Amino acid sequence: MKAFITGITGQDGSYLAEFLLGKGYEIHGLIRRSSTFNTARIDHLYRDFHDPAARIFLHYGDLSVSGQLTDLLYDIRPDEIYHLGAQSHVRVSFDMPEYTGDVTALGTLRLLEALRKTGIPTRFYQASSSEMFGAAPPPQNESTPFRPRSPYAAAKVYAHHMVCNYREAYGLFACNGILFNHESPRRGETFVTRKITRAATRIKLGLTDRLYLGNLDAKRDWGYAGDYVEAMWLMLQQERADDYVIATGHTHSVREFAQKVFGILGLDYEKYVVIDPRYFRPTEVDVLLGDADKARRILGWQPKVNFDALIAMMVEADLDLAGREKTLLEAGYVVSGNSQQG
Ligand code: NAP
Ligand code: G4F
Repeated sequence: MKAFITGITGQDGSYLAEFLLGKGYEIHGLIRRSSTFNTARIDHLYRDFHDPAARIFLHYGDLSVSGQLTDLLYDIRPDEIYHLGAQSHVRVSFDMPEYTGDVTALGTLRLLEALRKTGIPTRFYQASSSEMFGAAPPPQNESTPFRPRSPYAAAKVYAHHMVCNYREAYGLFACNGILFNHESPRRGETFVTRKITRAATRIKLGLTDRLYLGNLDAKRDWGYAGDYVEAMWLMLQQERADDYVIATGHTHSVREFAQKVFGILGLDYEKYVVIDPRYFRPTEVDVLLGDADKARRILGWQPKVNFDALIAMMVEADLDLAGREKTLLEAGYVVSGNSQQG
């Protein structure tokens, strides 16, 4: 089996690539040209393409360029497409609404059009988001109306509906996975969970003394990314294409997350966390709490890693990272990547 993954260099792309390699897939990934390396999350999986054992192949491209997506599909002829590429940061989408619409909304349309034009019998997964529920009261499931509260959410709603339209209009096997927040040690450092685990562990080792955050009262249904990529694959193995909510069914506040992280490290979060209004959003999603009953019944999917285990995993990984950072700093090296942007 051959899979094409957009967003392979992101958190989910790396876990999905790992998962599919374990199932014997050949993997093709879309990567952006960047002046610094952007493959850190998949470097442990990658082998040079000259190596006969190579099973991951990377292709330069961008979701804002349609012709090339069509060419790539012609050349690769994948059995499955996992469309994970996006401008995925909600706060940033308020600063860059047009770009977010171009990549996150129209990027999906470009890929669907490429698929329709090539006529390849491929199964398509779209990374929809619980952010689309926005102001809709919890719990949220597949029947909950979307009430988007950010340019990112509006872009995802557009992409979601285009997937439904291409399924109905052209008979494509296309699924929307409406995933609630999922985290891991590979989470981008400007999303709140990782921002907290990175800062708290650095504080523990004396590398910094403050953590600037925004709204501590927002509540999210946080799961583990490694569990969620299995659900993506399961959706494409069904007889019929459909849309599914993927969530843990438990919700916690940002404050509670911070309290637990600092607590594990023997620290009191109140002594270190400073509220900076720059991190507030013009419109906030107050509570996300998913009902994944349909996925449990039809896909047989359920999460394995709970909230406390997720936190423990992230703290352990970031404590190790901070330790290595400290060693490098003490040896006189400059260590980058600790900005608290986002
Ligand atoms: P992520 O870590 O931010 O990864 C995003 C990926 O998209 C990266 O590989 C990025 O490439 C790529 N990308 C961004 N702009 C692109 C462009 N113009 N052309 C091609 N590729 C582009 O996101 P994630 O957490 O893995 O999430 C995966 C998908 O699921 C996203 O669509 C996200 O919106 C959605 N989602 C995530 C969650 C969650 O909680 N994680 C929940 C629901 C839905 P670079 O590495 O070069 O930046
Ligand atoms: O970690 P976040 O930035 O994630 P958010 O906005 O929920 O979006 C993530 O999950 C979505 C699924 O629902 C995905 F579609 C999306 O791609 C992304 O992966 O923020 C979580 C909460 C928000 O309420 C935010 O206001 O944390 C609050 N928060 C408080 N202080 C902060 C901060 N968020 C960030 N990023 N940085 C802060 O300093």
